[in-house]
Amino acid sequence: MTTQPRVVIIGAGIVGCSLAEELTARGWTAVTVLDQGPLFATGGSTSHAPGLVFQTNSSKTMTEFARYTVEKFSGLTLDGQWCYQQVGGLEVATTSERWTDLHRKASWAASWGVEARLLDREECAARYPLLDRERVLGGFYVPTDGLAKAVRAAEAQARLAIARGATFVPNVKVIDVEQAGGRVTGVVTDSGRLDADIVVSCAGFWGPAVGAMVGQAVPLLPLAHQYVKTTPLAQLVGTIDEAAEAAGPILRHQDADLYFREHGDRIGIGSYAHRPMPVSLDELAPSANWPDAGKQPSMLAFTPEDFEPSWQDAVDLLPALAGTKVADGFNGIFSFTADGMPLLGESRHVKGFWLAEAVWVTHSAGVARAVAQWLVDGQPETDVHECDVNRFEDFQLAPDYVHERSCQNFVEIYDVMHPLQPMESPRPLRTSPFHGLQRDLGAYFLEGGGWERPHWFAANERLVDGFEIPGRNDWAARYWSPIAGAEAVHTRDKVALYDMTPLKRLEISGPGALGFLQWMTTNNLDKPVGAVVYTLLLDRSGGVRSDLTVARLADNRFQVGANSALDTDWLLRHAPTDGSVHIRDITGGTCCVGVWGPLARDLVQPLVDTDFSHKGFGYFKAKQAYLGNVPITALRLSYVGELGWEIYTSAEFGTRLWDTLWQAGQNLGVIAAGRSAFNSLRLEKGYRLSGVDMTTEHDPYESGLGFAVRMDAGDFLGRAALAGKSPDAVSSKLTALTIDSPDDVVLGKEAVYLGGLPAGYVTSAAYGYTIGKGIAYAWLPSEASTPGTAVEIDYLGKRVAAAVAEEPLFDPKMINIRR
Ligand code: FAD
Ligand code: THG
Repeated sequence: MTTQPRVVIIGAGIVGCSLAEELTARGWTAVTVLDQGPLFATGGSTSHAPGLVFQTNSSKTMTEFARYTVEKFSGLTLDGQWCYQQVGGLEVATTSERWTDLHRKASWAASWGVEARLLDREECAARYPLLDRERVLGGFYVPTDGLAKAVRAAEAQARLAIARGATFVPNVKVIDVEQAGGRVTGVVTDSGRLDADIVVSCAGFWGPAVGAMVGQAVPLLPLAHQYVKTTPLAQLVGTIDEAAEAAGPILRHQDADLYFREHGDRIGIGSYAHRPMPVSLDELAPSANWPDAGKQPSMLAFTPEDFEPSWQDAVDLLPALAGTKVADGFNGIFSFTADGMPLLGESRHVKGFWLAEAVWVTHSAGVARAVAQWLVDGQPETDVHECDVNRFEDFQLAPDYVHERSCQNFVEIYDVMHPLQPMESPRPLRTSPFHGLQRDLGAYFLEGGGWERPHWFAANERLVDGFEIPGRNDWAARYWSPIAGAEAVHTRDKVALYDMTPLKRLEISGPGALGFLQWMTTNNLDKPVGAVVYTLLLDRSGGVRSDLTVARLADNRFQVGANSALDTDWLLRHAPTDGSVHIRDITGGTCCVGVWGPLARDLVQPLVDTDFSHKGFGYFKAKQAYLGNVPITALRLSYVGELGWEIYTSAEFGTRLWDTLWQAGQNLGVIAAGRSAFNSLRLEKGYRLSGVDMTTEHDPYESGLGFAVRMDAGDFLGRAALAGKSPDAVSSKLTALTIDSPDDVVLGKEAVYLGGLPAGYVTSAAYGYTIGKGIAYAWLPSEASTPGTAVEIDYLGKRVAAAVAEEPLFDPKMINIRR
C-alpha cells in the first residue's frame, strides 16, 4: 500500500460524509463515498433526523464525541445557511428520582468538561415559557447544546472533502465486498466494481447487510422511533425566524420518554415511550428511487395508536399543545445496540474492512475524527474501548441476544440507570460450576459479561452483628448489603472463597509464545517456569490497554489472566501467522476459586500434595498440583491483597474443588464472599481496574503502574512512546482519595473539585471496611496529588469533602500478602 490508500466509504449519511472530511483533512484524499440513494438526502436515518444534540452522557468518550460535533458543526455553513444552532438544551425533572439523576448528570458534565448548570423551577420556566411550571422540579441546562441540521452538515462536510479530492457517487448500491488473502481489495456495486485498500461501512442500520458481505458480525438492530410535528402553536406564531427554525432550547422530558424542539411555530416531538418496533431490512423500500416514490426507506408509516399516551404526556408538560394536534408523524428507523454504544473499528478477520455504525448525529463528527485518526495514525486520541466492534463476547453476537438487548436498550434509553443495575434478561447465561452451591448460600447475583456473579451471600448475615458496618445513602445502598462489609472484614481476619471463574483466561503456547508476549507486554516474562508476572498491554502511543498476569506453566506455555474480549482481540490480531503461537480462550472450560485470608495456608496446605509454605511457594509463583482428587493450577497472588491462591481446575472438577475446600475450611470459619467485598478490598490495596481506572488515554506512569514496565528488557509495543516519560514527569495522576463521612459512598464518574473548580473525576470507588473510610480513585492534576490535599466530590448535588491519601491505603509493607 502506498501512503495514499484508496478508501471506499459505503454510505453518505452524516457519518460517511464526516469521515470523508476528516480523512481528506489528514491528507488521505483517495476517498470515494458511495450511496445507494441520492445525495445528500439519501433516504437513510440522517435524512429525517430532527438533529437534537444533547452532549452530556455518562460515558466520557461519548460526551467528547458530542463536544467535538458541536465545535465542528458550529463552524460549518452551507451556502450561508447554518449547520448548528446553539439554542441550548434543557432536561427537566418531574420526579424526585429524576431530579437526583440530573444532579448526577451535572457531575458528569463537570467531569467531562461540558459547561452546564442546574436550574430551579422558575429558571426552567423562564427558559421555556410553555412548561407547566407546577410539574417541573428543576432542570439541567447546557448552553452549548442545540440543533444540528443533519443533511446540511453532511453536505457541507462532503463539499470540503470534494474540494480536497474526494468523490461522492449517488445511486450506487454496494452488493459485495471483495477480499483476497484476508484483506479487502475492492467493492462490487450494481454498476461495476471499484478497487479499494480500505472499505469503511458507514451504512447506518444497513450495517448488518454490508457486514455479511465479508462475514463480519454487526450486532445492531434497526428499530423504528416515532416523531411528530404539531400544527402551529398560537403562542409561537410570528415569534421565530423561519430560517433559524428555533429560538427556544431543545427539551427533554425523560420521565415520559419524550423530547421536543421547535420547527418555526410548530413543535416537534420524539417519543421512546412506545413498544419496541424492530424492523427487518428485507421489508424496506429500495433507496435508489425514493425521491420518485416519495418515501424514504428509513421512514415507515406513522402508527397513531402508539403515540396516543405520549401526546397526553406532552400536553401535560406543555399545556399550550392542547390547542394543536399532530399534523404529521412518522416512524423513523435507526440503529440500536446491546449496550447502547456505537460499533467502530476494523474487522479482525478481514483487514481493511472498517465499521462506523450505530452512531447518532450528536456523536457523528467525534466518531468520524476518532475513526480517521485510527486509520491514519493507527489509533484514536480518545479512548474507544466502549465502542470497539470487537468488544463483544461470542455469545453477545447471537441474533437472539442482539435482538432482545437492543429492544431493551430502546425501552431503557431515558431510564435512570444505576451503575450496578444488571440486565434482567436473558439470564442466566454463563454460570460457574459453583453456581448451585452459591445459590444454596443465598447468593445475591448480578450479571457481568454474561456471568452470574455473587455480590454477597445471605448465609453470611450472621457475621454482620460482629462488625460496625456503616449505613449509606439510598442511591449507594442499591445493589448493596451490609453483609458485603462483613465478608470483607472476615477475609482480612480469617479466610474466604471467591469465585474467580469469570476472570478471562487465555492459554498462549507454542515455540513463539515467549517472544510474542515479550513484544506485546511491558514487563520481562523471560523467567523460569513457575513464575507469574504482572504486565501491561500498551498501544503504540504508550497508553494502557490492559493489565495482565502471565504465568509461565512450561517453557512454551503461558496462562494469561486478562480483562476482556478486547484483550483477546488485540493479541490475536498481533499474533504471528506462521503457526508458532497458539492463543486459546480457556475461560469457559475452566473455573477458579480465590482462597484468600490469613488462614488460607492452614486451609490449603493439608489438602495438597506439595509444599505451599512461603518458602516453597513464593509470592507471584505458580504450581501445578493435586488438591485432594483434583488436578489444579495454583497462582499465589491476590487481587484482594491477602495471603492465598487462585486455584484453577477444569470445569468438570469445579464442584469437587469447592466441596473439598469448603469442608476442610469449616473449622477455620471459611466463608464464601462476593464481588462487593472484593471491590472494596482491591481498592484498599490500590489495585487498578483496567478500562475503568486507566484506559489508553493514560500511560503507565500516570496510572501508577510504572513498576510493571521494564524499559531495559528489550523492545515492546508502545515502548518508544514511553521514552523520556517517568513517574516524576506526569501532568495528571490516578490518585487515591479518602472520604470521612461513611454515608457518602460515591460510585464513580463524579467530578472532583479543587479550590472550588472542577479538576478531575472519580474512576472507581467503594467503602473501605478495614480502613473505616470511603475510597475514591480519581484522575487529578499531579500538583493536586500531594497527600493531605483537600478536595470535594460533586455527588448527588452535594459537595463531599475528601482528601488525597498515600497509597496503598492498606498493608503498604505487603506483610499480609507475603507471609
Ligand atoms: P444513515 O444516515 O442511515 O446513512 C447510511 C447510508 O448508507 C444511507 O444513506 C444508505 O443509503 C447508505 N447505504 C446503506 N447500505 C448501502 C449499500 N449497500 N450501498 C450503498 N449505500 C448504502 N440522532 C441525533 O443525534 N439527534 C436526534 O435528535 C435524532 N433524532 C432522530 C429521530 C428519528 C425519528 C430517527 C429515526 C433518528 C434520529 N437520530 C437522531 C438518529 C440519527 O438519525 C442516526 O443515528 C444517524 O443519522 C445515523 O447516521 P448514519 O450516517 O450512520 O446513517
Ligand atoms: N488475577 C489474575 N489475572 C488478572 C487479574 C487477577 N488479570 C487481570 C487483572 N486481574 C489484573 N490486575 C491485577 C492487579 C494487581 C495485581 C494482580 C492483578 C497484583 N499486584 C501486586 C501489586 O501491585 O502489588 C503485585 C505486582 C507485582 O508484583 O508485579 O497482585 O485478579 N490471575
